Amino acid sequence: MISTLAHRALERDGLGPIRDKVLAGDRLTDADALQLFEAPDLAALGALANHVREARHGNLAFYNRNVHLNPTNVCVATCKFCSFARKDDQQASDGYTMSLDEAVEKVVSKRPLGITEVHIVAGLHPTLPWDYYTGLLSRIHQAWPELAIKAFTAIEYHYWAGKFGMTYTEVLSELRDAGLTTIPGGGAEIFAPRVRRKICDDKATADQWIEIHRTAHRLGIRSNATMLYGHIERLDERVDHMRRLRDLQDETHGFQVFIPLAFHPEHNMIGKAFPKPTGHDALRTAAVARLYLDNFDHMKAYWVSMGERLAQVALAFGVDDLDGTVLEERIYHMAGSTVPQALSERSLHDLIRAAGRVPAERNSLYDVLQVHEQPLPPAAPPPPRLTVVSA
Ligand code: V47
Repeated sequence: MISTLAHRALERDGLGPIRDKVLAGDRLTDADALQLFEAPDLAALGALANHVREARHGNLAFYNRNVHLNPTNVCVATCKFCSFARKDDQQASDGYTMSLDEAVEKVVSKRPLGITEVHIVAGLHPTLPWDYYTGLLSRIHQAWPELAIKAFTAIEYHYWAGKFGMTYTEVLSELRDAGLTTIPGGGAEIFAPRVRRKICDDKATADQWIEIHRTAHRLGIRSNATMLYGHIERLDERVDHMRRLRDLQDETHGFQVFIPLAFHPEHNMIGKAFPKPTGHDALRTAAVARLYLDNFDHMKAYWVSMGERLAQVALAFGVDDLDGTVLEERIYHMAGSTVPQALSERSLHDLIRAAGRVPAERNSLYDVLQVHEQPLPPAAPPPPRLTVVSA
């Protein structure tokens, strides 16, 4: 029998009939999602999201072995939240553009580490030719055919379509032929025009972001979706953002994962006005997303954006994926992130196991490569130091 005290707690937690809907497998409305964002009891919200998470994925927590490549930070867009972009290649301003040889070597040199995916994001460079991008993917693909290439945001695809006079289909098909596997979720920010006008008014619109992903899905290229939260957006605008993603997913089923990204305030134009979102906000955003986005299979806590410790806790708030080893993150570190720039596979396992979950290595397409029921064997001890013995 449920006690009177427990009953009162259930009444106070603000979930009300939404809990019944979730347990019955019914779809939540936008009003439900807004109510969840405002529900006072974070633990109850988390438990409900955890119920959905465990129904889909049991006790598994996914990760991959990946490496990041940002071949240039030169960008003509002026996103107010961005700390990474530079106007030109001048070293004095920290601008850089890698040669193709340099970029390819940076990736291929990671081969001994057992990496399965490279995540590539660049800026909107004003003068690089189209064959820089096709050449980058095809050279990586030729050198390392088993490596999945998750590359370029919808913002870049839109920019190149305009600059090189190509359709979205042409841009995506040519890069797919060069070796593209999947598309990362960046550049979505918040779809609401009020927000985009204020924080990123000179890049692809929400409709264009959606259309790029729709085109990719039609071509059989799966993609991810993000939401940048914790700046000027209102809660109803977060819900609106997720509704547009849910609608497209109903149409195409091409999204693999949803990734809420916590705004990092350092070294950008709006940082002073908005501190980093709280841990409470990060957890409730993950939980609401899990409950509302009922047609998304996976929810990611990108540990670089959330911090490793909170991402670990998020594994009990609806999240089933932590991203991966990352190796050399730049975008968040230029915006003040103090987490490491990479995590070893062992550290990912430790985080996952300490949260009571079982690590499952996945590939870029979310096929499970290995479920690690048992802990990894201890690392080999370092080679003994040579001691000089005098005769
Ligand atoms: O598009 C930029 C965001 C995104 C800041 O698809 C910022 O698996 C917070 O999309 N504070 C790029 N966020 C990263 C991204 C991503 C990361 C990990 C995995 C995947 C995936 C995608 O980062 C940008 C923008 O939304 N961003 N600056 C900042 N100051």
